[in-house]
Formats: sequence, structure tokens, C-alpha cells
Amino acid sequence: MQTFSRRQFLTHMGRSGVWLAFLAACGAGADAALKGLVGRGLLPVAWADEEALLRTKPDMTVLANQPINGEFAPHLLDDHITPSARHFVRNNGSVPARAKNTDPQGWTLVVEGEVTRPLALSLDALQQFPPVTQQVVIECGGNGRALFEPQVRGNQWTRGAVACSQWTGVRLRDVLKKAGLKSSAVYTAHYGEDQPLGAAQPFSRGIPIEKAMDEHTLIAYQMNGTALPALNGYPVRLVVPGWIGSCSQKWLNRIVVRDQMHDSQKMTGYSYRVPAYPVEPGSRPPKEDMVIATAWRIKSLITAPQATAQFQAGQQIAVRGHAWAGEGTVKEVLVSTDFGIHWEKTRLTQPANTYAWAHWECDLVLDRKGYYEIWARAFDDKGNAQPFRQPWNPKGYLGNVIHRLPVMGTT
Ligand SMILES: Nc1nc2c(c(=O)[nH]1)N[C@H]1C(S)=C(S)[C@@H](COP(=O)(O)O)O[C@H]1N2
Ligand SMILES: [Mo]
Repeated sequence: MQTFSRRQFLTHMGRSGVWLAFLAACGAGADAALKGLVGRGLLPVAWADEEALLRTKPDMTVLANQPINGEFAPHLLDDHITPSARHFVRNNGSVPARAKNTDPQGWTLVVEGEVTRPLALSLDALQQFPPVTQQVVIECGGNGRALFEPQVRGNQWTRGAVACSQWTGVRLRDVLKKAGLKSSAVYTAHYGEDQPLGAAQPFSRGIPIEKAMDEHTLIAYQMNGTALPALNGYPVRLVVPGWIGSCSQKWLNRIVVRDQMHDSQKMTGYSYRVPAYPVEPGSRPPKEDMVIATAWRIKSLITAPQATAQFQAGQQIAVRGHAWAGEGTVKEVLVSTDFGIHWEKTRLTQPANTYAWAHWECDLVLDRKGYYEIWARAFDDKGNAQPFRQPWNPKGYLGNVIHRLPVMGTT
């Protein structure tokens, strides 16, 4: 097949219907340039069945369709265990056919690399390992990106790329032990069945072997008691608690144990990495000064009331939300309605288990009419608190500034 640059291709094919026939003729030879067209929304038909998946998340604020990315307004995340229909979606590529069709046939998980007994496990074989069920917060490393100034590129997540589901699966460490780690094993590399867009490498990230061997790191095959939703990784995904969501590979089908830090596209450069020191807003430090983003920082979310709700002066307002702290624990959540001059304690309920989120609540009253903001600020067990402002970084990762929720007082 003759190869075209993307531009030539566009000139040739224009926006006529001929291109679909052309695409079919290209078959497996369709290369990065064609995938690029899909990524830029120029090939709607190829994505039609993926768009149908959006109906499984009816309340989602869709930030991008191709690939699908979407979050939920904070008041929709009020449940202690996030309903599956409200778990955010962060996709770098297309949803695998297997996931769209809920088809486990032929799926295997390959474990290879620095192991003495490489494995290829069927779903049945995987489910022979002891099952573990735990609630775990998964939060995209870019959640809060929209709050950075100056604005950074990427999905403009506000606060809703976070969820706490109940995951059932097996311990990654049990599988790695079965494969037999060599002494040279230092890092994992994860691969999934999703196809990348354009010229990108397949989405692949990894974690240090110590985190992989942590008893809480799971290979999950159920979310909230049923098979994983197509958009959240069916049939199997990793759940790496406390760390940014990108570690939790979806549609997982291969783990390569490495003798060095994983060095894929998504592990290097500016991807999922932050400056090693505070940088001037808008500046781009050299790549060598970037370090891998790992654990999340102390953070909280106000899930009630809903933003811009109206309350009569003197009326009691039930205020509540969640708080979580990466690898730490939540110690306290304070709230303010006067822009941070006075702070009130909230009642804190500890999480169901390590790595689930904690819950907090209190009653507040607005004493006169006007514009108010409810501010929530969480503190962890290591003396960290949510900041009011934080150092900028080129990709807007790990944003954890306090949640400020506007409400109106009426007479
Ligand atoms: N195979 C694969 N795994 C993936 C991704 C992806 O694009 N492909 N996105 C990652 C990112 S960046 C995040 S934040 C989480 C999001 O999980 P969710 O879509 O189930 O909420 O999945 C991670 N796992
Ligand atoms: Mo992410």
C-alpha cells in the first residue's frame, strides 16, 4: 500500500464517503496516520460502538470522546462506595473489542521477564489464587488539572476523576511469587489490550517491585461485586492503591518484570512526572529534573451540598464529603464559610479499610444573605494539609488544593 502523510491523506480523501471503503481496503496495514484521523475525530463510524458505552455512565461529564474521558460532579460522588456507573473514565486509547463484547474467551495474563517460571493464566487459573475484596480510591494523577494557572494541556479534570469502589481480585504478589521473582527483579511493566491512538506507544506503566509485592496491590476482576465495566478495564485490571491512577493498568493482559525502572513513553519525559523542585508557573524544567509521580497527597471532596445551592439565613446545612491521603491516613477535616478566617471541626468516620476514603460531616449555618464558599481542608497523620495554592507543574499532576464550594444565602 502506498503510504500517505496525514495531510496528503486528507487532501486525497477529503470528507467524502470514499474513505471508509479505502480504510477497509487498507486492512491491517492501516498505519499510525489513519489512527491519527480516528484520534482527531475525523472517523466517527469507527467509534460509534464505543460511544454507545457512554450510556453506561449517564451522569458523566464527558471531557473527550475519542478516547473517552469523563468525570462526575462532586455531588454525584456522595456514596461511600462509588456506584460503578459513577466511576470516572480515563482512556488513552480505544476500548478493546473484548471489553465491548464482555467476552473472556481467549484472554490470558502473561507474566514474564525477570521470573523463573513465566506464566500464561486464564481467567479461571487467575481466580484460583486466594480472593481479596477491599475498597480502594483510584484517582487520576491529573485530577485537579483545571485548577492550575497558567492552564496546562490535557483533559481539564476538575475534581471528579476520583472514585472509591469495592474491588475483588487476587494479590499481584501471589501471582509474582508463583512466577518466581529473580533477584534481578526491580520494577514491573504493565500492558493492556487497548490500542493506542496515532503514533503513541501502547499505554504502559509500571511500579517498583516493593509496591507490586505490597499485600494491597490487586489484580482485580470485579468492581462492586460484578465483572468490571467495559470502560474500567474488563475483564481484569490492576488496582494499585494510594498511587496515581495510571499505575492501575486496565484491560491488563501482560506483566513484564524488569531489571530496571520501566522506561516506556508513559514513564519518561513529562508523562506522569513532576519537577523535583518547585518551578516558576509556566516554565518547563529539563526532563532530567522530572521525577515519577507516585502516591497521592492528602485531599478532600465536598459532596453535599451541591455547588450553588441556596439556603435561607439561619437554616441548617448538612455538609459532608470524603477525604483520603495516598499512603497516609486522614487525621482531621476542617471547614470554613468565611474564606478561611475561622475553621470548624467535622465529624470524621475512618475508612472501611486501608486505602478506602474516610468520610466527614458537619452542620453549618449562613448568618445572612449573600455569596458564600464552603471550604474543606484535610490533614493527614504526617502533618500535611491541603494547600490553598501549590507549586505549578507542566502537566498539572497531583493537584490537591482545598475544595471551595460556592453556595448562596437568601433571606
Ligand atoms: N490499559 C490502560 N490502562 C489504564 C489507562 C489506559 O488508558 N489504558 N489509563 C490509566 C489512567 S491515566 C487512569 S487515571 C486509570 C483510570 O481508571 P478508570 O478509567 O477505571 O477510572 O486507568 C489507568 N489504566
Ligand atoms: Mo490518569
